[in-house]
Amino acid sequence: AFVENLLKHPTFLDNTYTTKFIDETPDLFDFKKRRDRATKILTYVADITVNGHPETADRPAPADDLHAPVPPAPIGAPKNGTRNLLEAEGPQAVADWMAAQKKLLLTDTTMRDGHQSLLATRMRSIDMIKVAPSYASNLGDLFSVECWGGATFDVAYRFLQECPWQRLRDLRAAMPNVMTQMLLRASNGVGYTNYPDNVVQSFVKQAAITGVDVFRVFDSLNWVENMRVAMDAVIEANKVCEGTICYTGDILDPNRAKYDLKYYVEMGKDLKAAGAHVLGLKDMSGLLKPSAAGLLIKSLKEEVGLPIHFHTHDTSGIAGATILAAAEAGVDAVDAAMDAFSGGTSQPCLGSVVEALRHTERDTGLDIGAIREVSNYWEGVRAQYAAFESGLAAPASEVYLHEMPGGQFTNLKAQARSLGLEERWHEVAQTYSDVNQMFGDIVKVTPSSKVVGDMALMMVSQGLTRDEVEDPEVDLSFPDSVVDMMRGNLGQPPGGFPAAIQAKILKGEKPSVERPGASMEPIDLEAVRAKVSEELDGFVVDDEDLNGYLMYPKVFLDYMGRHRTYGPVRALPTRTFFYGMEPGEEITAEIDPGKTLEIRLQAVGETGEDGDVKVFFELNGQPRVIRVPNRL
Ligand code: BTN
Ligand code: 3PY
Ligand code: ZN
Repeated sequence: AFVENLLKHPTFLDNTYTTKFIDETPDLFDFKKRRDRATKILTYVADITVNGHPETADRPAPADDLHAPVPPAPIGAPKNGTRNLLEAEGPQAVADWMAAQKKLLLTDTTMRDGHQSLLATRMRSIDMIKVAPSYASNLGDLFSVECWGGATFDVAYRFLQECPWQRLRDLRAAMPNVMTQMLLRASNGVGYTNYPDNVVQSFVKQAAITGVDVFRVFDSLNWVENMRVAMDAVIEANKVCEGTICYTGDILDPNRAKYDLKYYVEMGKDLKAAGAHVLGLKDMSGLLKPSAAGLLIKSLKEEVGLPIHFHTHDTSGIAGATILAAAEAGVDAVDAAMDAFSGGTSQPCLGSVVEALRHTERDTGLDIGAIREVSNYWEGVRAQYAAFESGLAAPASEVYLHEMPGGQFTNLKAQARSLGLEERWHEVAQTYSDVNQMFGDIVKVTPSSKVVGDMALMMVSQGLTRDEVEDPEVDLSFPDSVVDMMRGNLGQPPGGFPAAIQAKILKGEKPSVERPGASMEPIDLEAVRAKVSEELDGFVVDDEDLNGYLMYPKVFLDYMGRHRTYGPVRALPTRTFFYGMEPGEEITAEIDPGKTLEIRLQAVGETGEDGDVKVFFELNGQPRVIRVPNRL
């Protein structure tokens, strides 16, 4: 009989599922015959149809009659935009152009932070690529489209079974006139740990080649020292380097003197000296209040002298006002998300910012009709991801207590739920705040926010107070991520970590205060390529694959293993990917440009003696039967 259930197999569950595992347990997989891509995709559809998708089981489902949304027709050929300027005259010309604009420039974050903050980063490439030509033709006046980096890289491989590089390449091709933008965690790349310098350099180089124009580079402790390698690599690639300040605390609060106006102005100057073309101001938790924004933007403009690009989150419900105050104070560009992907833990509503500024000095000049049409498309997209909604129904002023980043909020809530702590959420929020103070009041953004979250969940689940954790007499073992940060492996916060708690966590081990990358040996990239290729039975590992592996070795190999079995499932409509098909339903999947599969599900058979189910399809008019195990 079929070995239990692959998805419940311990090796699968604890994330040690690799191609090696596949080779060692071939009875779990049907590798006997090398199958063509169409058969692989049919196998996936059959499996999901019979067994469901593990990520959507027991979650709210989209309405039965929901159809895949249709993007608005592109009106005319794309006209020249920021990307053309970058290509023709380079990044400094883009920065100069920015500073010379009277209008407020806008970045649309729907394809990155919007869904990262509202749908656990689960938006699939196909839903982005379909609408990209409409952006190029109808919204060519956007400053940039944020569509890569942050958590999207990991989630693409890990959960969506697709290649993040291909997403970028396709978006780049479909939007030749608008700059693409990514979020880069400096020496942490798009991961949660510090990588060797040459890995960071290689990653940036590849991202630039494949299609990123603007790199927003930040460090999770605001340590400029730890941003230089990434910033230099962006500059070297002749792309726009947006050296970024992460905002925390409250510059108007005399009791939060650690992060005062002077601190931010100094950091802005340091970033300029480090070569930033643009100064990013990243308010990842949405803590910057309107009056503070006026003061901060004005001071940064005057004292640093770089164009400023402001990013915030609407968790509190008041971020729209902050954007308007920032516009009033002279900010050059801001981030917003299309209506259907805005508000709450995401960015403020792009169309509303456009309308609020209409007929004022900072009029964005964007076409509200085009925005509405694109947003209607996004509304249809969002409805397909009902399983990933967090259910946050209203603004949360509690954000000023816990200071969680928008992208972490829903995630931590889900983690709390899985630990049975959902009822105690407000305790988690308070504890998160306590942990922040205990660690010396640090910037909380990936990956430092994850460290604070891990510690808070441990304390709430074990019923520990801050006093107990700090008490030298109480013996405790701390989460790995906490130990790692206290060792200095994410770098240094301003003023260092508080000595007593650091000593307790490190149990006598001496912390490092050096830049982590300084003591890491460079990786022999070609040796890694050869090793990965061997592990994948001679598969030709290209530069994109190599950089994917370097960021996430196991996640990448797992992805490759599933790719062998299921093929290019990225081509499936989103509904099919998450829910399979209904008998009588027909879909098309374009697996290569011009190579389209017409798939019709005829019927699903009974489960046989051997536990297999026969699933009857028509593929491009020809009958095909696929057998899959019934694992329910
Ligand atoms: C994930 O990585 O969490 C999602 C993986 C989805 C794997 C699909 S589910 C149906 C099919 N059967 C398997 O055993 N794996 C794939
Ligand atoms: C990320 O690093 O993914 C973030 O969105 C931080 O705000
Ligand atoms: Zn953000």
